[in-house]
Amino acid sequence: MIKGLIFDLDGVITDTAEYHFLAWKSLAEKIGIEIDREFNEQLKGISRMESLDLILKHGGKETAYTEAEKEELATQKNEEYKAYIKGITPDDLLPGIDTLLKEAKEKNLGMVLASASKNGPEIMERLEIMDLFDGIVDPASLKAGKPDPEIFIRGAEMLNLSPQECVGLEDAEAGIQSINSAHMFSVGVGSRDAMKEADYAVESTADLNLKTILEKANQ
Ligand code: B16
Ligand code: MG
Repeated sequence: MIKGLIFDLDGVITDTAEYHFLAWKSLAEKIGIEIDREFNEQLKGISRMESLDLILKHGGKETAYTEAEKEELATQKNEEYKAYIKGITPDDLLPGIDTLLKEAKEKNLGMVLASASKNGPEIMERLEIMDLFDGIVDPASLKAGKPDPEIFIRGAEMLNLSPQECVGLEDAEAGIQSINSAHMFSVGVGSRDAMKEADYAVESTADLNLKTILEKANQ
């Protein structure tokens, strides 16, 4: 019996990917690396430092910086990203999410955020949905990020539920792998190809329907 929902943030609740892209693009340009939107797809769902490593590799500069210099580059990117997210309002909830969250709350389902983003708490406050949630898994406290199952297992633990009593919602392939490895029912948002490993997938958040999700997951 499903009693909890564990949500990814970027790509499921709101679309911060464009802000991540603009901030990474400007940082990459400063160090002579070009990135485009197609390349940016690879950065979805992975941590800040893993994103920087991929960008440096893309530009053939993977050995050009010390760890301390990389920290500084990641901080510069985050400063620009934080300026973008200051403009987030409840209007930035993805289609259908407001209804889904409210219906889940009415049904007394537990809800936890399992995002790789260290900016998750600020974004949730700006979207004005924090009171609907029972907690946020702190990504800084994890031993391993997605696709490791740890973040979704920790989400279930926050609700005092087993993974089998929860549904995980994700838009990234690494995130679906994380949910599946946690032995949790996975709901994917995205193209059929990208979401082929999800237990149930829809193309857009507008197609997420709580009744359908619960029926599928409780089967
Ligand atoms: P931050 P999610 C992820 O969010 C983003 O998809 C990914 O592009 C970003 O690098 C990561 O958060 C870390 O974000 O720099 O804010 O800590 O999809 O896991 O909600
Ligand atoms: Mg995501």
